Amino acid sequence: MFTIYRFLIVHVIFLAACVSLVRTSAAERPNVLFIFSDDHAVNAISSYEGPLSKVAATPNIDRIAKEGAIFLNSFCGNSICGPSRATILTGKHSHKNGFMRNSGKGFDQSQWTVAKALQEGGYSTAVIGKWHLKTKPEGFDHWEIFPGQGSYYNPVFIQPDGTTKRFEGYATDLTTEKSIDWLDNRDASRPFFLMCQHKAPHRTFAPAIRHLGSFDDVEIPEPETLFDNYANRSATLAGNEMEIDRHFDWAYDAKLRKNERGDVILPAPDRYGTPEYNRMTPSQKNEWDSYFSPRNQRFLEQFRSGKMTHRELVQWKYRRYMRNYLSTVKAVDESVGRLLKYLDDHDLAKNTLVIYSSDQGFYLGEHGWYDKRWMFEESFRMPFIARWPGKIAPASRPDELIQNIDYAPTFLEVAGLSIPDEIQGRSLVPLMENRQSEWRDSLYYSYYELGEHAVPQHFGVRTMRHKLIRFPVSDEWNLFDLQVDPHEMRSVHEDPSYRETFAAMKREFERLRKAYDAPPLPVK
Ligand code: SGN
Ligand code: CA
Repeated sequence: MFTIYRFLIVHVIFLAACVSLVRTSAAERPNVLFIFSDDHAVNAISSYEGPLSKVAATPNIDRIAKEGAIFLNSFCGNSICGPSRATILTGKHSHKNGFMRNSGKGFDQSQWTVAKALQEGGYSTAVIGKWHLKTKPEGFDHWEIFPGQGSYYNPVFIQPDGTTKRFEGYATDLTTEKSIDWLDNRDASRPFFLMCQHKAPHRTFAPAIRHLGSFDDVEIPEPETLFDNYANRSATLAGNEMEIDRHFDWAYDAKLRKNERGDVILPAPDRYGTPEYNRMTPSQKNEWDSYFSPRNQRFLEQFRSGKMTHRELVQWKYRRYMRNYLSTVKAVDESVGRLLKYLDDHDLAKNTLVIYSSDQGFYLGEHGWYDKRWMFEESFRMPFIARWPGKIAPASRPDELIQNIDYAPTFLEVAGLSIPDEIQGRSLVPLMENRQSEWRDSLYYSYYELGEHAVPQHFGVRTMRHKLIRFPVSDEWNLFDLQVDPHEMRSVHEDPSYRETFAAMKREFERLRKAYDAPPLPVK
């Protein structure tokens, strides 16, 4: 009897010790705070040192770069919202995870995702804010997401039980507060994986009331390519529908409106025409109007005087666009500040990998555009800034070619979980720790949408120096030498001095397509 008791007691003690060991090591595994925004171009993040960095500071995002790493050559695989998010969750290009376009059916939740793997691997997981994958999140202990694109003002969040609830306030602030609430109430015995995903600075670029006018006294530099005429590249460029000149919407984008006769007029409070304005409370409307009305009056006086040239009108639209866009970024930057402070105040900073990123880049007037989609640098680039004390050396500037297929394997390695073979990306942890000697030297790109903003399907490959783009429908190739032509204004595919490079880039394109098992082009 006695021996059996002793045997049992010893075993119980042993098991308890094991459980507590697993618990402690789980608690010591790093947390992952993934702060993600929508359409935030690297050119609007001051640590990327772009042309706007002197006039539009992002001090909190810059703090992550100062205390961690700013990845200088970070790209997406498909420059559009849902597909970028699906790639992040799966570590696979769009054709492999099935979410190739924003339109179409939702994300196939039956497949493997990094959220499911982390949850099964002992992490507390949550996603809050913009989701845009249509089907309900899986692999998250908690989620609270916007329907579709979500709204800036007094947004609706879908609750985990499927009901919807409207909250008064500004989307970026609410997403932050809900993230902090979740952190406060999470199961602290487990490490966490939190995706805090903002709507901003997506179109229709509606700033928080407190940020209206933030850039009024600032001289915003114009991009060199604001008046691009689309010569010397694919004929499809000229067919675009995303120009500040011709497609900037008077109501959505410019915050004025057009009447039935097509005249630009002041918006009337009851007939404003923009979805954001219509959602505002009376006091929000008042403050919005007291900012925009006098400025709109002044613009209309000038516009109607006939003294404004067409060029000046485009320049005015560009300034209005940038003032609103950069003002929405201000709230995102404040959100980053609040979240970093939360980590500081709760002794979590040391053991948390913090990442700031956005689903793709965006045109801030380059090539005359707003929006994204094209494989040109401004929308192909994705910000990627990471802090992980003790692992990432402060102020590091890795320049390897990284892509959103790499995020899922990175999270897995951080969590000490194994990376399934089917994943197409590679963990960035070795780059973060500066112990990687060999890395990829080209990236694959695909864009499958069938027409929004009149951007055609196109596919391509980018190396450190060159970029090849294939337009299968119009049967065109473009080749850019980024070293001599960083703004991508002249395709050199027909230039005899690039014959070798053109052939080599085509071979690389085919090699990558084979390696990633990409479908024949074009894709229905
Ligand atoms: C909306 C916008 C487009 C934008 C897409 C995709 N129009 O349709 O300008 O390209 O979203 O954006 S709007 O009139 O509704 O603002 S994405 O980030 O979701 O891919
Ligand atoms: Ca987006």
